[in-house]
Amino acid sequence: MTQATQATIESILQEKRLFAPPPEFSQQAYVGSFSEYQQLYDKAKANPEQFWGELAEQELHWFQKWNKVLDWQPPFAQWFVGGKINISYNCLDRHLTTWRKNKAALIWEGEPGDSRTLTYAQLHREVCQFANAMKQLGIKKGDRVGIYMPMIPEAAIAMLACARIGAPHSVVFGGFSAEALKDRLVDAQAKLVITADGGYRKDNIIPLKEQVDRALADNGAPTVENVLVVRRSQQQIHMEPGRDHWWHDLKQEVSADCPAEPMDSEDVLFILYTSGSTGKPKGVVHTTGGYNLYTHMTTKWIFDIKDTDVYWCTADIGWITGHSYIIYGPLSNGATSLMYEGVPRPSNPGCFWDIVEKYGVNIFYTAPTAIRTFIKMGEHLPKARDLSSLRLLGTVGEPINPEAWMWYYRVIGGERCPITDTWWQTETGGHMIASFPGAIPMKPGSATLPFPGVVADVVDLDGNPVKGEEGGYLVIKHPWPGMLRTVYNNPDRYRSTYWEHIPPKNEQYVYFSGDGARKDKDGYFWIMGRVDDVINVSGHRLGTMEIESALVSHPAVAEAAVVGKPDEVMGESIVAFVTLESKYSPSEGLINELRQHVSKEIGPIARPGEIRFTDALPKTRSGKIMRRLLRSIASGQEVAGDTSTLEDRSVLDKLRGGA
Ligand code: 6R9
Repeated sequence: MTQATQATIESILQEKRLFAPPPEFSQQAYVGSFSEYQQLYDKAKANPEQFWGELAEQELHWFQKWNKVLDWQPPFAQWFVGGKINISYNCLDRHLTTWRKNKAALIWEGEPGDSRTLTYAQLHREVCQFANAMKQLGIKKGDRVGIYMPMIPEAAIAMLACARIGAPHSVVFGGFSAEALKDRLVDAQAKLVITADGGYRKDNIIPLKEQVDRALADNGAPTVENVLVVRRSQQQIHMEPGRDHWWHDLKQEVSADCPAEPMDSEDVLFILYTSGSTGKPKGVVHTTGGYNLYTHMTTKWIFDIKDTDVYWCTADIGWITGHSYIIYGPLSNGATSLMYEGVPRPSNPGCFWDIVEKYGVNIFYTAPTAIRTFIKMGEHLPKARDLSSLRLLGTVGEPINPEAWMWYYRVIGGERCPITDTWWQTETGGHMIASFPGAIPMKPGSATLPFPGVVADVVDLDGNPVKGEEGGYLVIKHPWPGMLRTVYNNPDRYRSTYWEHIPPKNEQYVYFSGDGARKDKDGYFWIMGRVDDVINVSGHRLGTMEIESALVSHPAVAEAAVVGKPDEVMGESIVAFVTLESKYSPSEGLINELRQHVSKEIGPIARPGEIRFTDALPKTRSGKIMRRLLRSIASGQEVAGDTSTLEDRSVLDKLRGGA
């Protein structure tokens, strides 16, 4: 394990504070005591199929009931086999026959200060029209659709419209470059791309349509036949005749009647690309029935969401958190979900608190990196606003350091709101380890206990549980409804990455999360961060391989090694060690050029914070770059541990000398 990981273990071990759920919260909560949580957990453990089957029946609408809850042919699972369901129906239509018809489904706030509210009836209408527009462009059940959008209601509308007609969506974060977009469209063999002219981000306009044009230039993504463009930023864009269509034009022609397609439980709902330790990003595949149930139940119990709540998750829909906890989970519950286009920025550092006050937000879900940024900006910003509407806080994306937790609890939550620290992943679909806010006592920095039906453990590389409170690998030992089903077009990669990393014994497969963790004497989980070559920058997963490949694609670069360095605000920052082709020599200009190059290849989030030139990289005799050493050097620490496998020791001395 890395130096950084060891440091985390130590600092966390000293954490002894315990916070009971506030009694006022517990009294009104769905799950209001530890024993109720324990009962649910025990029930799910004793008979997972019965547990999930009962909930599926009570909580969701099915066109046709399943005949088997779980079919587990390790490592391939099918949930609710034979069932027919549509998640857009569960998120929209079923609320229309209740009083919720005219309740706000989405409250949207734009970065420049414009806003819109869509009731369930209005959202349903828009989704039906959007679905019909896609049909008009030839999209049928099973066709993949790329979505490259700013955070505007049409992003949610497009996703729900895809789900409605059974066209799997693949959302690509609007901050990704044209190159990254192209790779994902090609891998998913997308037939249609949905985008906008531009989107607002930090007071600039991101030219989304221009990026799409670049991705599609020279037949870059040959399966793409049409582009559907939503008007947002009003700037001039090129519209390719025959290929590009304005949404507001098509909207005039289509009907608002579009029945939801009864989907098989196991039909693909979406593909979402995420970074792995090696190679290209993986297309994580989620299917319909199990994902619907899992995001529904976790939203209901972990956010304790009620009809009177205004719920706000600050994620972008380009990430899994946006999929599960801005769109599907909240809307399936008939909740009011707030969506914000902007982020805190120098021109508006207090914007989050303005929004909490303006809409009376009750449940607020954000990331540790945001919390650390708020700490730096100072307490005066949240203190200047009325945050008394808040009743529950959540965090996700990376381990939260106990001091950031305490600040969040005190300054934002006024010491009255429980905090639910939710550990989960793109692959898990929904929360896996997280506190039930009315039931589980909180320890700052711990994601606490697993969700009912989740059998989590900490093991060594042979799959044996570690002793006592030692650190090890976080694994899941039983399938759960929200789990990924495969890696798109790559079942072998699914098998080897997730289920064979820890070798299965007697057909007992365990899911390898890629995270290190520790379990304390109360059974609480303490997540220690990634154990693979994944860097977590502000809660965004980036593979070191991807950034290295981007660097090496520049003509000046011979070889590159990328590592993470602990960063107070971002969690980790990116440090790249680069050797140059002989014709080139190090310069400030080249550093800027390389940073720009990575930004173009992957996106601004992958831009290295630091680039260091070196004559050679430290390697093992078998030629593997010793990232462990580079990590120590990057963070200015002494190189500890075994260096005997190093091929050329002088490389290390030169690097230390600040080559
Ligand atoms: C939901 C999401 C997953 C990785 C995961 C872990 C880290 C997420 C965390 C957390 C500690 C938490 N992570 N939540 N670490 N405590 N509450 O972030 O998905 O983008 O796939 O990232 O994020 O390292 O493995 P994804």
